[in-house]
Amino acid sequence: MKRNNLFSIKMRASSEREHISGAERIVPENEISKVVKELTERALYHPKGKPDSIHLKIELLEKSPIYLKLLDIYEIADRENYTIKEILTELFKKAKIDSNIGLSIYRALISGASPAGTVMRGAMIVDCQTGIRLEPDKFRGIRASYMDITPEAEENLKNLVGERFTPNMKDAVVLSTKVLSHPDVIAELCISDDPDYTTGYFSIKGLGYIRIRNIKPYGLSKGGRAFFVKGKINRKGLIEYMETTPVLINKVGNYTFAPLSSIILGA
Ligand code: PML
Repeated sequence: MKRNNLFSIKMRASSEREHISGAERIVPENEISKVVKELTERALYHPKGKPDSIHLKIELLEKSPIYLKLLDIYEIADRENYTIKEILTELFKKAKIDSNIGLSIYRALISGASPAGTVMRGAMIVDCQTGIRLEPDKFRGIRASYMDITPEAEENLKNLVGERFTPNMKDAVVLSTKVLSHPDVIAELCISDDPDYTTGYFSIKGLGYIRIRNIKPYGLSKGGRAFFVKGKINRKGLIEYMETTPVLINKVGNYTFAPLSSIILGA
């Protein structure tokens, strides 16, 4: 088996078995101790509270990563002129997703999309034409995993977005780049389940990652992700790609701060 010298490091923190935070990196061996410290501190000082358990998993990558360019990032300059329903309706239309289906998925995410009404650890897979959920386990969902950004590209991202940079945003746009690069996925909706992180996003294939401020009310510990797919998909292949194929971002795209109407016209 071909090996390379990159390691995946994953952190998962919980309290009384309830998920608090998670993050992951792909690094060379000489970076492992530094990154373990960073991820441990991220787990210990999370706004959702103190964990009673922190799991760290370090493993040599079995496969070489695929290198991708980060999605273009958009910021809606006139966000406050619209309700969240108006923004999402426009964006679903742009992605050619029936807005009734899209909005019902949004409502499911902010009320806890697992059958128990709790937050799913992974994402839903949603058929954009029927609204049918295709993930085999509706409690767990599917998890996009094994992705990171190179230090040089992260520096370029920080320069590109300036003061709007947050670690959550970096992780999210990296994840969404991996997700959208799969041929069956046409869009992704994400709402953080951190109660004080109210910026979410909707990514559209061919356009990019659109940040949405105040996508949910402040203080709400609900959220999650939905991957919208179209047509007949190879579900096994999709899940295998999301959960096992390593992806490294080594280039950044554009950053645009513009009114919603011009973002919609953008591609
Ligand atoms: C999460 O916390 O899991 C999702 C973070 C979404 C970040 C959105 C952004 O700031 O662009």
